[in-house]
Amino acid sequence: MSQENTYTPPKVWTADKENGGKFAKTNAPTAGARHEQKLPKGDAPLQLYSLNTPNGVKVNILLEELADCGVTGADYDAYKIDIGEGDQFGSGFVEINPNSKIPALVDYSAEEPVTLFESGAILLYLAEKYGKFVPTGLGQARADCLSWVMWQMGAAPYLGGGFGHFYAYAPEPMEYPINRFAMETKRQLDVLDKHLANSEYMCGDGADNYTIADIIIWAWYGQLALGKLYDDAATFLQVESYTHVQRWATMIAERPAVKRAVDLALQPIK
Ligand SMILES: N[C@@H](CCC(=O)N[C@@H](CS)C(=O)NCC(=O)O)C(=O)O
Repeated sequence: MSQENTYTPPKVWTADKENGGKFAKTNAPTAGARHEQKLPKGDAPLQLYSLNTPNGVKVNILLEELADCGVTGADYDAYKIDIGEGDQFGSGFVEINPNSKIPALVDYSAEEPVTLFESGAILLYLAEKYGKFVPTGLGQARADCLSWVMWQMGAAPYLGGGFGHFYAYAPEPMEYPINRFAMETKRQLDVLDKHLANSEYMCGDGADNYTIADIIIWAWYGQLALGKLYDDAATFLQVESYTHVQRWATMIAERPAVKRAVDLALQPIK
């Protein structure tokens, strides 16, 4: 059935007005730096420029888990990139991430500074560098871990950019996109629930099999299941019905590193 107030797209799209959504002030169809910016740099080998959103929290968790493992050389300074204020479009941040999205990281302990963006790339780089939370070798264990990490990177935009945007940030509720993305989000939760019915962690049983796959998926789907994302979304999506996801999400939320990571103190950049 067609909806009232239908919109007929023009032949050529132009940015002729703000879209009215929560991030309308910063959204634009162009990339690149919008203002000069010198990012601060501390003394630690790793410099993180981020925010405690699900994508940012992923990196916080891994860094805090590495600290709890007693790994040396993984100290970091963490700075707040306020995406509501447009810090992601400053020249200093864009030099590290041309895509202008948190999180971004610089590793100064390498021979030449190594810059990274995309949370999946950052997690894999850190896990491999410190030899923790990712299986090595070419066997099934590593294959599973990489598959689930990539699953999350492909799946979460339907949850965040799709469901979350239309449910919580759009200027008014719109039935078609909310239905479309609620359905896909619930399908994804069911993928996880069926998998976690037979697996304590994403890639096997026992705490030794806690990997970056758990970390990256928990930041979105674990927090969603625990009612931490998008106001009433937990009720709307009936997240309590995914009992295996609930068990896993609660188990990970209780880890000391995760507790610290979700509310990590971030230093101001100016
Ligand atoms: N695929 C990216 C997504 C990063 C992302 O979307 N970050 C959001 C915050 S959660 C952001 O920086 N948004 C700012 C903007 O779009 O201007 C990743 O996983 O790192």
